Amino acid sequence: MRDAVTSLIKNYDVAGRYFDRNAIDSLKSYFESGTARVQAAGAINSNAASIVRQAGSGLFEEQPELIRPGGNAYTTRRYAACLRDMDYYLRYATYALVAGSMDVLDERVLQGLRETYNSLGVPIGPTVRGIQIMKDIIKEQVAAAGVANTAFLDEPFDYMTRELSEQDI
Ligand SMILES: CCC1=C(C)/C(=C/C2=NC(=C\c3[nH]c(/C=C4\NC(=O)[C@H](C)[C@H]4CC)c(C)c3CCC(=O)O)/C(CCC(=O)O)=C2C)NC1=O
Repeated sequence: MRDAVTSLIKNYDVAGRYFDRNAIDSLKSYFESGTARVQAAGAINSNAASIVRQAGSGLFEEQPELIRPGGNAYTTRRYAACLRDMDYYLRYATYALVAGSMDVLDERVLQGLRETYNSLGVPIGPTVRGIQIMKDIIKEQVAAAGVANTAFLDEPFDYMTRELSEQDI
């Protein structure tokens, strides 16, 4: 698993090069946004259960067929599995935010996920929507916690969305 710094080192070491201007700029921007990243993770952590619950309610309000007979999140077991998945997405998103790298998502979350979902009939579209609803909730809460620029919050959620939605050729 890598973070923004170790990824950069790996790339430059492979080429046997010192950090150039681009590398220094990207290190600077990572360290400059460091406090905000940690603050955001803190704001999310202290509210995680409620964020997941709210995102779940939002999703099921929009798409009530999911929790009706025949829906993939119907029965308490599957409903709970769905919220548990949302909790995974949220927790790993906070790791990716702090690391400044999406590597942890590839390695721990996305690997083989689409295949698992397909084999269990878990619908990807609504899952993606759930992740986006969660992102919106978080952006509001992190802004309310006093983080001025919350643009960096999009990245892990959009990354998971994109990777999950990718079509097989
Ligand atoms: C940390 C990385 C990680 C992830 C991401 C993960 C996901 C994951 N979600 C699963 C199931 C599931 N996932 C869902 C999720 C949903 N159904 C819906 O209709 C909604 C759209 C959606 C919630 C937003 C459901 C309902 C199941 C149970 C499916 C079943 O057993 O029939 C399963 C199958 C095994 C199990 O039930 O535990 C896995 C592996 N597991 C992991 O270890």
